[in-house]
Amino acid sequence: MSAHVNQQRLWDSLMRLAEIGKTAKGGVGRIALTDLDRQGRDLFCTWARDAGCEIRTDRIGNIFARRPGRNPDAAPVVTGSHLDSQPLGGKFDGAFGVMAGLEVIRALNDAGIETEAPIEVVDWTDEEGARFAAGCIGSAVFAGMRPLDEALALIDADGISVETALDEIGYAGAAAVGDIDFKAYFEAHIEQGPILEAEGLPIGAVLGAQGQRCFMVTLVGEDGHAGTLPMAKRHDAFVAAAEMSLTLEALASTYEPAAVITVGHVRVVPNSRNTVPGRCVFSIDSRHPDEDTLERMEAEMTGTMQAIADRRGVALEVAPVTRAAPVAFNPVCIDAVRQACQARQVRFIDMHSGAGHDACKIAKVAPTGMIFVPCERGISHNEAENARPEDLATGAQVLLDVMLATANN
Ligand code: HGY
Ligand code: MN
Ligand code: MN
Repeated sequence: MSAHVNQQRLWDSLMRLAEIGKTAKGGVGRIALTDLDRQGRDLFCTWARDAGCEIRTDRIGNIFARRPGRNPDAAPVVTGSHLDSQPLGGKFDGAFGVMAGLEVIRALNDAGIETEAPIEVVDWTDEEGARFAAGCIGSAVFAGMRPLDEALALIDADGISVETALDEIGYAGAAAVGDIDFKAYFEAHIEQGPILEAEGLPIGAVLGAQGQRCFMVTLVGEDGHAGTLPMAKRHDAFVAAAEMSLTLEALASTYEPAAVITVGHVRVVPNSRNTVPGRCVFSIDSRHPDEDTLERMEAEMTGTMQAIADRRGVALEVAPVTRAAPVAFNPVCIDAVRQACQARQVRFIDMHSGAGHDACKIAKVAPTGMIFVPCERGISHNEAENARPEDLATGAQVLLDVMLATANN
């Protein structure tokens, strides 16, 4: 018993979805819980209903599209990813995992296959964290890694809470969060790195993902007149942040080749040409495959920033946003991916993920695996992000095969 994904239908769905929030340079900007995110959610729900799915939404806005199985009481086999994107992101990060799940359902329908266990496709709320900083909000609450009330109270730069934003787009669902066991969870995603393309391989069987520790740093110095305040008397919060950022870059290099540290978000106040900025807020995203090394990096970062703040006479506050340990996916799920590739004579390699994913949270509460497909030059979180239709279809086919096998065994 088998079913075959439709490469053109998958590609057309991705391109239609990419119209929502498309950017001038061919990317996508569909920030979480904005009206564009609502439009993407609405489209997914329409397509899922058209494919015979029942839709439920939970209180943190996760959307579950269920294809019934013979046994309604059986734990579902689940796939999914996220429809929200970076501000200037690509067409495939997240969107591929949700559309591949939808294609699995469409292909099973075409083949008239009924599974024993139900199949579900999920759109997880705010995976990117581009608006509410934390990232993986929906999957983390589902996995019990972030309290629901804490997540609902997270605010964006304008002080709008997740709760308010969910209400405004009409996706504050009624379903309790996390009250369902998954038989297994598989997420298909572009690699967001160069390995598969460089090796000429269509599939990565993902063994796990590196850990990450993210912070928001607030520096408070003193506003001053750009024309009259002598350099030696300044407590310039932005210059202090700039020195810290360069220091963090140097620190990462001492933990090469694996460590990465990024300052991606900076807000200067009052952000006026002729006022010495007395306040600066910036983000730190640090990652490494080893938890002890992450611990050492955090201690070193904090100590270094404190020394700079003291020397420059600015107050320093380092607020943890996320501390996610390295994740190992489930060996049975990893092997299911390998076997699906072998059965179709699709070449693959075992690999780790540098990026974080909703699967990294779901791995805490369900047997979890991931399927990677190549993306052009490994580029992601960039409007130029691209992938080949045939690679996307191969990934969706492997996803279908592992889900079908798992739902029927
Ligand atoms: O940040 C990440 O790793 C993910 O792509 N949001
Ligand atoms: Mn992603
Ligand atoms: Mn991403």
